[in-house]
Amino acid sequence: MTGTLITVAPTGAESSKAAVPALPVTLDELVATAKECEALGAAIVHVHIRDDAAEPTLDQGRLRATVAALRESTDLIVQLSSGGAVTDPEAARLAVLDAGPEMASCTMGTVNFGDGVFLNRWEFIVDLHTRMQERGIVPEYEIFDLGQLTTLQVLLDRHGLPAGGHVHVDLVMGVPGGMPGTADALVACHRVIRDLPAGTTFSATGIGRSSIPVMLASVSAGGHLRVGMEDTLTYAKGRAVESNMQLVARAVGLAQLAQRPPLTTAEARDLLGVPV
Ligand code: KMH
Ligand code: ZN
Repeated sequence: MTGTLITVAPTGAESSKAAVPALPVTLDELVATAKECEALGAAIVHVHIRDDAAEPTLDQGRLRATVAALRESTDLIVQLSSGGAVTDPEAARLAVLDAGPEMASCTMGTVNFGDGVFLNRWEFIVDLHTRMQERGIVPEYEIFDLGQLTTLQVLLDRHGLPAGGHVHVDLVMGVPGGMPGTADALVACHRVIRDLPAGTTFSATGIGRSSIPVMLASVSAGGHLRVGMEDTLTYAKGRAVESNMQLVARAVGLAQLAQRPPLTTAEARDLLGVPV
């Protein structure tokens, strides 16, 4: 079994800076967080950006500046979110790819998302997947519910393997409206993942309180880990998360305990088919 690929998702699109002052929202805060998380053992940074009012944005200039700054200051694999916020239109989400990331997220279906709906029509999914193929951007297929793995099977059968030839999925578990963040649900997904192309890898993240059960289940099942303040704002009962580094450090400790230490950024690129 390989080491553990650790992704940090430091910001997300859902939490406000006013409610969560430790959330990195400026470019300087994001770069500083990314550097520290890399030093601790993260290999991928999953990026959502904010505007001057700390609101989520898909502004093209900011996205390009963010990719450039992260590439300049770290060796992390820069994965832009094409999911954005639930209010973002499809055109703006597709245009995220124009900012030239090495990786981008690609969600495999529509899901209720708290009070909102995270819309991902089939035609939109095909468009994202084929544009990433054409541009050499490696996708991370985001899975919010079991059936979305079946959608991924159909996508790969009809439209071919992604750039780099390797399939990597991320199980986003415990979203209100999606699959639960439990070991049972992870095992059910793992069974379907085995029917995807040979060598397919997966990471998992549990939203909120499901963070730890999902980490334990994923690392035990040979999966990888995504952590960060996009997904988890409570470290333990009654104790707020202080920083993304705190969450990465806990994931690194768990990976080491499981004798699957964190992959370096070079090892992660090799695994995922992301060019150096
Ligand atoms: N913010 C969610 C609506 C992704 O980054 O691709 C979508 C999301 C998934 O976070
Ligand atoms: Zn995201």
